[in-house]
Amino acid sequence: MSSPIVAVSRQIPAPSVEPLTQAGFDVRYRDVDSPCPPEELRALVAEADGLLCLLSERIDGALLAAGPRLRIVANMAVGYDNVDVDACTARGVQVTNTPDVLTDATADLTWALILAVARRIGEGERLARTGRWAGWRPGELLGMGLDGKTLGIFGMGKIGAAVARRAVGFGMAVIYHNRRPVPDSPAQYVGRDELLRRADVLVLNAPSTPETRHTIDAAALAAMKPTALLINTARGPLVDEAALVDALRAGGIAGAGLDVYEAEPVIHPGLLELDNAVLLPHLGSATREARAAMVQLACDNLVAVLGGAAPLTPVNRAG
Ligand code: 8YV
Repeated sequence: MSSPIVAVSRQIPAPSVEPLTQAGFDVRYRDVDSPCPPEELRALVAEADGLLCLLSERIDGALLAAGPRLRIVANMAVGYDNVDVDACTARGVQVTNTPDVLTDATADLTWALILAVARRIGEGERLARTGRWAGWRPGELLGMGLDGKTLGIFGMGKIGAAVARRAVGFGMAVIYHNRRPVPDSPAQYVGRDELLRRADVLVLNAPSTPETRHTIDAAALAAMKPTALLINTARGPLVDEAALVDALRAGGIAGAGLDVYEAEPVIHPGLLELDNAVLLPHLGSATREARAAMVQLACDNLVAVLGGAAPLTPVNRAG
């Protein structure tokens, strides 16, 4: 019997495709460090039994039709808004993601952004580098202290809970809003409106779905305190970027820290001009440890499913 064929849509860090070759698969590795164009991806999956892909690839009905033998789509990400899960389920294709292994890395980066915005790290760094710093001044770049303030979390999944745990060390009270209250959470559950009204720092940790699209729009921003900070390490479409630019310009809120954007890699030009926005290029899970574990977990899912076993981290029930 011939070995299962596994397509890998783009270059992935160590252990790279090693676990797949070790498993004896025929690996079709697109060893290129850029998103795979749709036509190329369709050709890549033509004979494939499994696909390892990333958020940069759109997995839809057309792609599945081009890969009639596909049994598994292993997305190397916890979020899977790039995958049409219903289309996969309809064709009996298993979808898997990579939860847990990136929780701490993403929670750490969320805190890096909270601190960067609250303490104006971006502005300070730019001042120090440009040679315009005239020496210490008692009123220079004053930021917001976190102790005693309220952290609001929108989306209390695993990453939200890890962000909340870290808040204890900073002396912050934690409130959250979720589709439903989380049993045994030490944080206080509140309605969405109360979350917007009370948070000094509002962190978004929910997935991108039709329900969460533009959950932070002009009305939500208007409900927030003018001193509040908004942090998004989840997915760009949760925020109406144009409305955020207006609010940051007009002092509707005090600052924002963003790791994700509505139309990556495009960033709203208004954001680029604003000193009260700290902008990162989607680095949430970017530690060597987390990325290696994500690769390994995606590969483990392929090995399990193509070997006839249950997936480790399924997103759907493929039938
Ligand atoms: C990944 C992410 O870097 O896991 C996710 O959902 O957003 C990031 O951790 C990215 O999605 C890789 O595909």
